[in-house]
Amino acid sequence: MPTQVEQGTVTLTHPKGSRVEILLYGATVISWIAPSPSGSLQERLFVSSKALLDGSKPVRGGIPVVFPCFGAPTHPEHLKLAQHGFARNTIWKFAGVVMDNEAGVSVKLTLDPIDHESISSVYPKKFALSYVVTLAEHQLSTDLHVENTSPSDSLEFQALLHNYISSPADEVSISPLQGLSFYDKTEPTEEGKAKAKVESRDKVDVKKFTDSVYENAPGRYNIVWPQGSIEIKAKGFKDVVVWNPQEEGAKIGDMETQGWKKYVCVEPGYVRGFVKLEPQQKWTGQQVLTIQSLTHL
Ligand code: TA6
Repeated sequence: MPTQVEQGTVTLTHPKGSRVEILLYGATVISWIAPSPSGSLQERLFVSSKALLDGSKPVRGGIPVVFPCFGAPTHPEHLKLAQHGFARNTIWKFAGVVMDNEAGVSVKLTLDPIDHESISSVYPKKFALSYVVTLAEHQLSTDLHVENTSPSDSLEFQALLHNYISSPADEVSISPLQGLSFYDKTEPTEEGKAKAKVESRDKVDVKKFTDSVYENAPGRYNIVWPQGSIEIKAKGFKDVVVWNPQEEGAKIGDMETQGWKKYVCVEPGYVRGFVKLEPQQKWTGQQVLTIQSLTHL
């Protein structure tokens, strides 16, 4: 299947019309076009029309890669890092096509801190990242591989794939999350921490400002709205975040007007606690996004 690499963007095209576009900047998937059950090709990810795609700041939309910290850094080794870490605002390398057959095509991008003084100056750890993006007719997979390349030091990190799923925010629901413990970042405690709660709803909506970090989540999420449905299957990511700012989104500089009405973020991650890799150990976080036919509902 055709793979194009030009001007900092990798484009994969499936013979049935599906297509994915990846910026080398942040290894950010900025477009995933896939057919609906009726066959019409649709954009499945939201990217704000005010998003900057020139590498001057992380993309507001698509699938930003969050590593080695989620949110404001808390780990002693992360304190010099920006919110959500540096993976999403560093230029990755295209490392080639790793699979290409009639079912789909996979490409690999890599990030080695030795190539980026901007990383090694604030995070002097030895590690190697690779990100494998696979396009099939109705599916998009993105796998983050982390290797601790140090001969002696351990590596502790958080990781998350920040999916902006194109959907009507006032009609979309996410399940199954009922019964899970979660932390509500919209209701900070007196100490400024997110409030601990248990999800009582069978179907979670984002009709109001929502910023929920679900712990020990099932790893399979149905995102459903009247005109469509996407399933996310995740491995290695023990938690999942659901976010939509609603009118708070007006305070986000690169959020288009009312852009918050056009997406829900459902973000598989390892964000409560830290993954700890001993020297030479590896870790993988994987997700598969699948377009569902409405007959599944
Ligand atoms: O994943 C949800 C979240 O952590 C929210 O708290 C909000 O900050 C969002 O990420 C976007 O963060 P960003 O740094 O991209 O503006």
